Amino acid sequence: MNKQAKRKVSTTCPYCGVGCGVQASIQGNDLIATTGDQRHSANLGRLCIKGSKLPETGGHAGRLLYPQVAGQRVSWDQAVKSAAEGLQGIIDRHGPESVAFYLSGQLLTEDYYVANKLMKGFIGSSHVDTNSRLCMASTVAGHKRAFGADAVPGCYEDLELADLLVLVGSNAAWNHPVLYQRIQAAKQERPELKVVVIDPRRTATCDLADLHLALKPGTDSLLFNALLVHLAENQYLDHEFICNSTDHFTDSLLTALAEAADLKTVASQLDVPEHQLMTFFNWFAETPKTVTLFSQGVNQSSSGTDKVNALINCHLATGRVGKPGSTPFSLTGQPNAMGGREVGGLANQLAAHMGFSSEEVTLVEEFWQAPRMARQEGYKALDLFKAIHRGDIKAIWIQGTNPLVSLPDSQFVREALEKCELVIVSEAMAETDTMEFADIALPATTWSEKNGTVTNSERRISRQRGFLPAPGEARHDWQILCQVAKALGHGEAFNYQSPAAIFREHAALSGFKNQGQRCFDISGLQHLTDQAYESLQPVQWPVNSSNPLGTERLFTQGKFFTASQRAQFLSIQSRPPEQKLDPAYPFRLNTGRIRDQWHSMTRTGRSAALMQHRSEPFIEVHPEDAAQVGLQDQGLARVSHPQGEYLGRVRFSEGQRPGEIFLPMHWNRQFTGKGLCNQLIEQICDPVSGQPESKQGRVQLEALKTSWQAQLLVAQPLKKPLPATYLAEQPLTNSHSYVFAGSQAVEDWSGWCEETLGQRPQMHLQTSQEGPFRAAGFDQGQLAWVLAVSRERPQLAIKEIDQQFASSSLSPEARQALFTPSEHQAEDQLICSCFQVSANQIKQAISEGQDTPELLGQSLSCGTNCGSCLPEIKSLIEQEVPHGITELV
Ligand SMILES: Nc1nc2c(c(=O)[nH]1)N[C@H]1C(S)=C(S)[C@@H](COP(=O)(O)OP(=O)(O)OC[C@H]3O[C@@H](n4cnc5c(=O)[nH]c(N)nc54)[C@H](O)[C@@H]3O)O[C@H]1N2
Ligand SMILES: Nc1nc2c(c(=O)[nH]1)N[C@H]1C(S)=C(S)[C@@H](COP(=O)(O)OP(=O)(O)OC[C@H]3O[C@@H](n4cnc5c(=O)[nH]c(N)nc54)[C@H](O)[C@@H]3O)O[C@H]1N2
Ligand code: SF4
Ligand SMILES: [Mo]
Repeated sequence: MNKQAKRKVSTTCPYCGVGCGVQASIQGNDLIATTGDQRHSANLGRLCIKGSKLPETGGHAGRLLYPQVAGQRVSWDQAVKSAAEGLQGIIDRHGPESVAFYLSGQLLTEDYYVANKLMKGFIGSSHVDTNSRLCMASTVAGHKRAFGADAVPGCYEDLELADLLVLVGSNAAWNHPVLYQRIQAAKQERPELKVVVIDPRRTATCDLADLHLALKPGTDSLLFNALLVHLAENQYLDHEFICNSTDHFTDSLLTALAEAADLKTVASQLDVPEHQLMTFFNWFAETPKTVTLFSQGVNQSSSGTDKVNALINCHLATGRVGKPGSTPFSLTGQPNAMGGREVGGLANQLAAHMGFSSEEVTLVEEFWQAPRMARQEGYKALDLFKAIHRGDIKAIWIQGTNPLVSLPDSQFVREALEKCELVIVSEAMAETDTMEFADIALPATTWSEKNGTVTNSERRISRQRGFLPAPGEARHDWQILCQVAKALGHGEAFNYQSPAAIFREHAALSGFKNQGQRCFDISGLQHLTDQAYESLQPVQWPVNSSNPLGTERLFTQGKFFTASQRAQFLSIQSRPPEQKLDPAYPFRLNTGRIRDQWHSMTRTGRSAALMQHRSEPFIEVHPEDAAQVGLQDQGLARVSHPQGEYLGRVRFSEGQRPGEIFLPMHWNRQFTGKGLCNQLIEQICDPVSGQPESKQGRVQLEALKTSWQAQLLVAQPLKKPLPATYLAEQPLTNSHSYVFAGSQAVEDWSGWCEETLGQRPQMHLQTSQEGPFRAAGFDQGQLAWVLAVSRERPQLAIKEIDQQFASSSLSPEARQALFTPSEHQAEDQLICSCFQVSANQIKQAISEGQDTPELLGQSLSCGTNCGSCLPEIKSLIEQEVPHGITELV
């Protein structure tokens, strides 16, 4: 028993950009619980499922523990020497422009600052880009064009103060759950608060919506142009604001008029009913307190920057920027995408929100005392990987991101990394798709071990505090960078003793010769002592002499950071997606996130609880399309494109527009055979921001013909991949599950067991040669594996069988039960991950009269902890009791 005293540490959640404060309870070296920090203003005590399951995703299993060079364990000294010599050799032969860093919005600000300074000031290359290019780049560009600075004007409180919330391309219920819960609570208190969701899919977020505009993908600019026209034609403009605080309104309106003058035509181009459009326009026009929240449905587009500006135009036209309850609001994705933008992690930024003008380069050069300043913009992510593929860039150092999974056209990325002379990867986990290509692998500490700051969506800087020791020989990212910098001969400029020292320098640079010209200014924090840094309370930038306690809202005086100090209207001509449908590839491919997984699953994929909500790579498809193509619900299908294919399990969804399918972005080679959706996305990006068009692919869809499907539960994960056409892996509490399928008939399954599992079955059951086959093996009386094979997906009672893996010996009844077919499973779905409540249990309770979320919560506890599943519970009620929920407009 652990007798060590318990302690609590306040820190920040490592997942989404809501940036919730977390109270971590620690006993000895174990994180035993996480709860929401009541005092943190982002979440006021709330946590979503990912935050509350943090203890399950920690642990040292699967971690990268030691440095490796060419696959061999080496000392840190050797690894640092290899990295530095490798980089220097390439720089000597081919110049600084031949090396690059690819960073991540999940690094802490201090890590990021050091990486950027090393590359742009001391190595002399500006090829530093980040996964934020795939995430926020269009917003960054849109903000800069409109406001002259990459700054979110408002704060979270505005969502509660608003009378109308418009969510554009955001599934906040799953992706920003705590903000969604704040909206939900506000609506409960003030039912007159209206919510509009603009998304081609009907998502969990629509559960709160008074109106859902299921527009045709990629038509958002046209929608906001039409709104601008409506506002102008119906006298809803704020003339004073337009006159005093903006430029180019007339041009922008004329451009909008040219394409969006006629509502009927616009409605048909958007493919939404005219009356719905009118309702939205009227609500927007008549509600001064409107907040428009936007996320990846806007950004990840070949015209993402224009979409951002088209919606900001409508806010400028009505003077609704930076006012309480009234502002455009970009929902940031990653925990520190904002911090990365602040230090200059993007290739077209220099540092502290400065660009590459000669004055700015000189200013930063002077501050850093930099010997080799990069003087012009570097390659943005897609161009960076193209340059690697061409051989122009010969060394890349990847830190805190998994580009093999997240960049479009995975096969191209694979080829690029195969060709690259030197690939250095700083990673927390030993096995990821990208790690396969690491010539030098550097073990990094991660959340719970590292110390620093992150900035959330509302510009709030919070501390992440380390409270557990580093596993193995893992080191902090900033330390690794400083060691390599030293080995490259830049010891003096990288002689930091702590993250606090780095933060002070970053804060000082933000204020250096600023004189109110740059919005990002945290000079008020440049003299923090180590102790003050340690206890730093969450604070919103700017923090300077004028705003020593931080700043809730920006642009409140109608002054912006453009040359004229006025906000800029942009003239936007809407453009359709660049990935064009054709008869060979007739389906529009939408990609995105699911509730319980985080990106490439390196953490959340290890939690049995989080893997149950969706346990296989899937394909969401409208039943009409399914009928046309010949797909069964829960059957297997292939999604294809000339670049590659994706195999997954079909899920019928009425919330999907016909002709469009949705794939999760998460699955990859660590969890499945061919379930990587970025195989299918083309390398097309927004010309201004360089952000890929990840949401509008084009694909073909067909049933996957297999002659058998199987499920194998084993005590330990298999060392070799299973030979199968389709494969999906899932960790369970006491065992490991593989669902797989094949097109080649297997004559002798017992022989297969011997070959694959090293053991013939000790129990087996087969009713006929073609009939279902079930088998089990034991190791000294303990269950070692269970296999079920049938024509369709086998229905194993996996929860019960998984429990048997924990017992030292099985009774004859328990052995028999291994083969009892389950009534639920494949068709059942885990809804509440906190209390492990499935859809069938909830449906049963609804049929017994428990037809409200409250009653279900009382009887099954579902939805009563983190609340992330409440939208799904409500939609089950609606499905079972059709009158349970008010009809949408
Ligand atoms: N559970 C979970 N939460 C996360 C993450 C995670 O991996 N898992 N990741 C975090 C990160 S980094 C990010 S960036 C955020 C992203 O958060 P979101 O932007 O909410 O995430 P997505 O699911 O990628 O996309 C949002 C929606 O855009 C819609 N969409 C697609 N095409 C269009 C279009 O043409 N127009 C409009 N209006 N909508 C469209 C999609 O149908 C989808 O529902 O989530 C963060 N939170
Ligand atoms: N098709 C499609 N593609 C997309 C998207 C989409 O919606 N559709 N969304 C895009 C968006 S918005 C994003 S943000 C990206 C995200 O994509 P990625 O950034 O590639 O995804 P992650 O899985 O978050 O990668 C983080 C990696 O860092 C490792 N890691 C964790 N902590 C640390 C640490 O402290 N230090 C170091 N060095 N490593 C650490 C993790 O193990 C993991 O391998 O995907 C993008 N790609
Ligand atoms: S909403 Fe959830 S994932 Fe996002 S920061 Fe809060 S607890 Fe973490
Ligand atoms: Mo993101």
